[in-house]
Amino acid sequence: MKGLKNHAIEVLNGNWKDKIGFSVPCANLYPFQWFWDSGLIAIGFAHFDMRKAEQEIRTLLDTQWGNGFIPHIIFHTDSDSYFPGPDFHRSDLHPQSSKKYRSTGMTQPPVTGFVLEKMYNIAKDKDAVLKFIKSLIDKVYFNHKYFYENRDPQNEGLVYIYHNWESGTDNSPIWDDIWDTMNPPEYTFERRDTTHVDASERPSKREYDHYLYIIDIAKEHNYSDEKIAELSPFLVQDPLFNAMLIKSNESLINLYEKLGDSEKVNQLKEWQEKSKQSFNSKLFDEELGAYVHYDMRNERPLRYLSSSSFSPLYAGIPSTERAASMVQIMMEKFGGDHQYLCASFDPTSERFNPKKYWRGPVWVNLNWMLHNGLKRYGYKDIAERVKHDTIQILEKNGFYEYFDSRKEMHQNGKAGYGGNNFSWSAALLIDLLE
Ligand code: 2M8
Repeated sequence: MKGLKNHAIEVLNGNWKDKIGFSVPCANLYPFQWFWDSGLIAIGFAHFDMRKAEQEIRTLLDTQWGNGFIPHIIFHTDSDSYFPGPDFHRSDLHPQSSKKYRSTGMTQPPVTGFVLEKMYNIAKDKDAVLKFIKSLIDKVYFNHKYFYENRDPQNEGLVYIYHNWESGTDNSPIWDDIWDTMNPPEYTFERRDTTHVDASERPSKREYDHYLYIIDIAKEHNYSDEKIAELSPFLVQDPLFNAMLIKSNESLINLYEKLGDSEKVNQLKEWQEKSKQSFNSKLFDEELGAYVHYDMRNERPLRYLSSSSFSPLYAGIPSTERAASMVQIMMEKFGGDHQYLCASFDPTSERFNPKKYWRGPVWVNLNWMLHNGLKRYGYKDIAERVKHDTIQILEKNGFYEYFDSRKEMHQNGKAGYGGNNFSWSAALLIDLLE
């Protein structure tokens, strides 16, 4: 196990860019800073190099816009190994975008709150880390305020995402139902991802047409949240995204209590209560026994099981009864002896594809959340199984981006897909081993 941990440390140090102070998720394939990657990477660094962990978060939060928004990709350097780059995204169209950094005009799951609390819990020198947290926690609070004030048009306590890239689960089969309602033009562009990774493991050209078209609509309206809520063909309340916000609210409450800021604590508690209530009344699917996405544009639930369906465990959202039903469904459909936990999409669905990115493979970040969520609800053995499965797939294949969920595929060590030496796979392995 020591060998695996040392290898993980090497991967993280290899992806660290000291001059600016951030990590790339993966050389060549993802040559910039990504929002939720950065947060999860900081958790790994916190175990062996707190300076880098702090710098990672400092750099991320420095990119915040005047309205509290934090972008999903920050283009710190020029690179032609990634498409679409800053000239396509044009974040400068938004009147409050950062003058210092070029970025996208979309965001990603808000992990920063719970990352700060994790860093505090990991730290040996608590006073030093609390000082660091104090210096920038208000930026995270401001980010949550942005979400509640700009991404919740019906005032439900649930925030929307307007693009599949905001979800983090880019080409999930769940989005197929939304693509069916759209007919974007055929764009002409040069893909770069498929020069680094086998095309069969990545989204299709037609899927990319949809991705670009939604951005074009947002750009036409200078990334106005209001206009996006009114016009974007993609407008979804995502259980994973909202669970990350709720988990981060919880952490901010804990941290502000330590810092003695009762005003912020009260506001966060108010948001939190409303969010949890709506989450449970709107996103739980009784028949499926777990949480699902809600398509606001077409006013319908998207009734599919995915690893996102179980992520609310991590944020303490379900009642113990609901948690029991979720665990039962998870074990029945995703957890048979021939499977590694946890496939990213329902293995019993005809849309399941165990090799293709977010259409089925196992991802270490979701496994890490599920492990912690299962522990939180007292499912010790299943939490251990998730941990054990994660360690085994990393040991057999290396620090890939995603992995085949079928055990039989791991016999020759070629069941790791996407990018290799992938940062969050390494970072969260380090945390799982602690
Ligand atoms: C993947 O997404 C990017 C776009 O954001 C891409 O495919 O080009 C996703 O897995 C996302 O969740 C992740 O943050 C990003 C970088 O690792 O890669």
